[in-house]
Amino acid sequence: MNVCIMTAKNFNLAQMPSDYLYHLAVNIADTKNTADIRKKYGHIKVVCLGGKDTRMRELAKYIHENVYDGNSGSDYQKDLFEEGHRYAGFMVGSVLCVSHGVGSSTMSVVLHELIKLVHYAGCDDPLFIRIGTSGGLGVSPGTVVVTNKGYNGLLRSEYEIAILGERVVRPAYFDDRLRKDLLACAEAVDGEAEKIWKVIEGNTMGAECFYEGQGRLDGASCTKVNGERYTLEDKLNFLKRCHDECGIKNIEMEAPMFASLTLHCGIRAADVCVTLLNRLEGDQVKATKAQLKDFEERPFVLVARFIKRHILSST
Ligand code: R2B
Ligand code: URA
Repeated sequence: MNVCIMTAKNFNLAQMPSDYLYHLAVNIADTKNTADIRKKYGHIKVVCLGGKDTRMRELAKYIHENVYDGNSGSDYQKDLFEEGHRYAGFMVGSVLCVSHGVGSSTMSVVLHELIKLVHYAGCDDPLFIRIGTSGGLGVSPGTVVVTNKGYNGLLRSEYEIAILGERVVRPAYFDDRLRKDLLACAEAVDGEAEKIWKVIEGNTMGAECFYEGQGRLDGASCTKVNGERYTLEDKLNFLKRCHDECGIKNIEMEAPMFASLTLHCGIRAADVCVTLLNRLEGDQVKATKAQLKDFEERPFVLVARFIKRHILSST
């Protein structure tokens, strides 16, 4: 088995005779199989991650049409991880589009396995980009936020995880150069369609919960630390603190974990999320089906431009 995995921070992997990536149903078995793994995945330059299977399938199609002009030469609608029954993955050219579900714990499982996969496959400095949805803070719905730092629900820019019964706290910021390159792609060049929506840089809160963890008033419970119900005023005070004290422009559920694990493993990563609503104005996501389709495609446009300009032009 290939053991070129030092940056994955786990020397145990080098001693293991095989490694079964259980949730992807990918077996890294022996020398012969490693050659297959390299052939199948070794050309990956970008791993795009997003919550839903269907959105990742659409992203693969979008990249096939808009990055490769319909000539990716890939069977881009085939789900490579179907046998695992947990996550879906679509290969289009040198881009792998993978679903990660909702929340940090769900995403961390597929992230560990994907980081190992790109190492076993011998990929050369692959980038990981999350393409997601979020609630905005003081920005109009449809704005695309490219994250600088991830914040947790305690308003700290860190990710905390219990390991062997101890609190382990890791920093949670994204790659500077990748963020700047993505932001620069908001400007159209060479006859590309001019976009009409805003792309901004900001910090992102990744909450452990969609409802109370994001200060919503419409969860099954709406209760603060002393057991009392929190009010609209409490919620707005909290959201304004997030915005004013921490520069948080949007709230989702994965940013600190995603930033910290990729940083820890030496992978350059970015979080690009569209806002579906302005949380200072409400809690319910009321965008129509057509609006959602339009909003969800906005990060596709930015990331596809980035891939075309920075990844394919350098091959
Ligand atoms: C954004 O949307 C999902 C919750 O609806 C979650 O995965 C996130 O970060
Ligand atoms: N996803 C979230 O996590 N929060 C929102 O408000 C919208 C999408």
